[in-house]
Amino acid sequence: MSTTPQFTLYTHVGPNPWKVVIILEELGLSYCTVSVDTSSGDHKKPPYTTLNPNGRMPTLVDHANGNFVIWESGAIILYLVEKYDTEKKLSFEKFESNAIAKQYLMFQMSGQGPYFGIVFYPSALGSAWLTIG
Ligand SMILES: N[C@@H](CCC(=O)N[C@@H](CS)C(=O)NCC(=O)O)C(=O)O
Repeated sequence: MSTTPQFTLYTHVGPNPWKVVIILEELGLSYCTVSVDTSSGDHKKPPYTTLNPNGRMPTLVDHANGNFVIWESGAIILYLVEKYDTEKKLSFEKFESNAIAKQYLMFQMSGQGPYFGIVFYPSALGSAWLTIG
């Protein structure tokens, strides 16, 4: 039996990779993590940007699916749930129930998530922080 993890998750101390970790744990999927050093700017240049041209974490590589690469935490969550939640731990049989689960995911991504980002990276906003904050 192979002990090689199925997934590699490229991470950072910020909040978005943790969302993917929660899904991987809840689904009982095996993974290893690679911490990307943002202080040296490694995430904004190759080889990392060959995986994720947006230069942000998380990025997930699924070694059991031809090293399929996916980035953006919401897209990763949908990929994992739709492909690997065979026991319906985090999804539902009913179409409308899945639609409501996606509603909350989209709310988190477009509503709550950006504000968490501002808290972690206020300097990236410059004077815009004063308007939003
Ligand atoms: N919308 C993206 C946001 C990703 C994001 O901003 N990740 C942070 C870490 S939590 C990051 O990579 N920050 C470094 C940077 O933006 O330079 C997602 O949900 O994956």
